[in-house]
Amino acid sequence: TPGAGTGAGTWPAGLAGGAGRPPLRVGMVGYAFMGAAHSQGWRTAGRVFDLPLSPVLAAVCGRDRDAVRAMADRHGWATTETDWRALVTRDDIDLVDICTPGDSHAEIALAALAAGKHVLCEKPLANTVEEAEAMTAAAEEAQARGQVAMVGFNYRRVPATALARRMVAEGRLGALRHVRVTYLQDWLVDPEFPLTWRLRKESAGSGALGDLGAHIVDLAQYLAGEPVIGVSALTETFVRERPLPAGASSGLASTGGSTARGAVTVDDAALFTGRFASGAIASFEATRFATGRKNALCIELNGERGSLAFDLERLNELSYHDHTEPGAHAGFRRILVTESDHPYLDAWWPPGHGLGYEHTFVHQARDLIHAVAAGERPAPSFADGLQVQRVLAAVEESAEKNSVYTPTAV
Ligand code: 4PW
Repeated sequence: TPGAGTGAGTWPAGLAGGAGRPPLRVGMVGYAFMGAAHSQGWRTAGRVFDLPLSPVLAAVCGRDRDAVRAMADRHGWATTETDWRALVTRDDIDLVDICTPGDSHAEIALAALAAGKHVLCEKPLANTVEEAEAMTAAAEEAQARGQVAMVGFNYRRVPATALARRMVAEGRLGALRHVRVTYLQDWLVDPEFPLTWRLRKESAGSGALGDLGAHIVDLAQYLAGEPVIGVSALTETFVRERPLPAGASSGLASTGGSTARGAVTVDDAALFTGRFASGAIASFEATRFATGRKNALCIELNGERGSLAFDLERLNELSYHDHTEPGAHAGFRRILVTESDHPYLDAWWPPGHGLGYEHTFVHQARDLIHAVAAGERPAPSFADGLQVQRVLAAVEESAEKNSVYTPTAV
């Protein structure tokens, strides 16, 4: 496979990983918020975990030559590119990591897969179901050639959410009845916050729905162990016009606005209910207008034998209620998820020494490296990303149909 650096061999000094492990040479496209987070992941994974391949930060790509050079120096990328087409065809790149806005995911991923590269793509997988379908078809063909393609739903890699998945799979909750999940942020409350790419349909696909809703649909499906099969939705755009950005925009911070204004073409908030095939029902809420909530991804699952609850703002904890215990002393208790037999934690600090947001990207890199070395389908795969995309599209369709009933006197 061209460029798929998964074999053993002798590698030039500086490229071989620790203990002579073969390198996995990463080329990353995009270098803002997610690019910095992924850099952390690639840089740290091989130093903490014992991995079959050693990640090498080979090249980072962005259109602004000076800015991408500065980012490369800060985060330890060896070289830079200003054209992603040049990056994805480089012989010295094994894996292309896509950290750009959604409108370029499909084109870059398809080119990288065609060039024989493994691919990691930030969520949501694409801006449309059609793009996600094409990406998934290409990933399936590439998988047969030994290439792997993963979508970056990093919140599966919080030790507490991975533990929750383990407990659900062990049957500790029994038959699932409810999944209740919210993802709340508040960085858009100021109507003068500029119209950055996340607020434009052509670049982001959708608003809170794709940005935050994609995460909670994936997490709900991952924890429940089954797909959402039906939805009913409501979306709203509270601030319909914003100042155009004065400079380059990055992440969730305001870079200031100009005097010219433009239309917000995505949702500010999305609310929907969902149904699983097992009969369990779910509620979802995604917003960037929940004042005081900074990154509150909260999920609760209620089953006939017990419940689990998680809050990303307290990510080293998982709440568990065992409903089979005698009522007199049953109740939610806190599991401090820092033990070495909790997921990912055998390689980290002693009990009680917790982890943070950035470690999810370290774990993501770890899991992807194992999949690449084994030639196995990673989780979440592009097919999983496509499933989420279909749920998001169903939410949009339901919200557009707007079957709202008005309370009336009879
Ligand atoms: O994971 C989240 C994203 O999907 C991050 O907290 C920020 O909000 C960046 O985009 C969304």
